Amino acid sequence: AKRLSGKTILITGASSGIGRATALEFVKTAPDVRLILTARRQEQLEELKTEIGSLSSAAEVLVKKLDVSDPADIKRFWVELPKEEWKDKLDILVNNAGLVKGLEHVGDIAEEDVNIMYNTNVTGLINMTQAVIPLFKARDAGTVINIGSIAGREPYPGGSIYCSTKAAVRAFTESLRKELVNTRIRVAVIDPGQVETEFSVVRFRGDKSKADAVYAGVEPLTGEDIAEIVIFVAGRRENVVIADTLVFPSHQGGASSMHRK
Ligand code: NDP
Ligand code: 8X3
Repeated sequence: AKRLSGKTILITGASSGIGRATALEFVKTAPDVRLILTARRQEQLEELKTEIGSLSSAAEVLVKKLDVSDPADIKRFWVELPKEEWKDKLDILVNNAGLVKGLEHVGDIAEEDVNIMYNTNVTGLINMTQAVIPLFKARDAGTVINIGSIAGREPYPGGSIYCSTKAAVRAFTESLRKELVNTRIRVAVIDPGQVETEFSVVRFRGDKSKADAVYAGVEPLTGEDIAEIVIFVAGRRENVVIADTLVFPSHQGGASSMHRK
């Protein structure tokens, strides 16, 4: 908690699931953290800000609407972000925003779905990281935590696009970490297995019954479970890099190895 006290943390995709839980977990761990919460849905971010306010009066929260799939919006975000108060103080970037659309097989995947997954999960994450690295280099400090997935290690049928975006996150993270070995900047990837969030609702385009079926007879991880790991990774001594983490619920052996009751 002491190590995270007063830190300035930017989270993408903070409006639900893992990102939302991560924001709350930072505040529970270090009540005086300074959070920049971003996502496309501003209303959910405002609600989260209110919830954080009821947990801690010492936390500072800046809510910013940001669509990471749009490079122009990322540029706008960085131009608008107050320099001395927020930008120059940034300590941690959590690249969490991401999504999956459908389970269609190659040949049947809508171009729009390919683009939204790549633009969000890959290009968005790269563009956010490119913006942050010069700031971190100038201070020779900072932590980048990327949320990958088991899908990036173990591709499955119907996941060609999503799985390949997460494989890209993995490779990008590893190159970056190796590029920065002459600095004090830390780079980490956390690969969750099954986590119950809005992820499957988004995958099935709002069909809640299809989403619920994914979690039937199993006990998935929660956003909080992953949030605790993000906080652990961020809160180590500055010389400690937890480069790579794979996390499953106990019933899951791999992307397509699931024990159902
Ligand atoms: P949720 O759908 O609950 O949350 C996804 C978050 O990403 C939302 O806050 C959403 O906000 C945001 N997001 C989506 N598109 C954009 C965009 N273009 N710009 C900015 N924010 C965006 O799912 P999870 O919490 O599960 O997902 C978080 C991360 O975890 C993702 O990267 C996902 O791939 C990964 N993951 C999830 C697993 C799971 O089983 N749930 C397993 C492994 C990895 P908004 O819609 O408001 O923009
Ligand atoms: C989410 C896990 O296996 O449903 O990243 O793609 S999986």
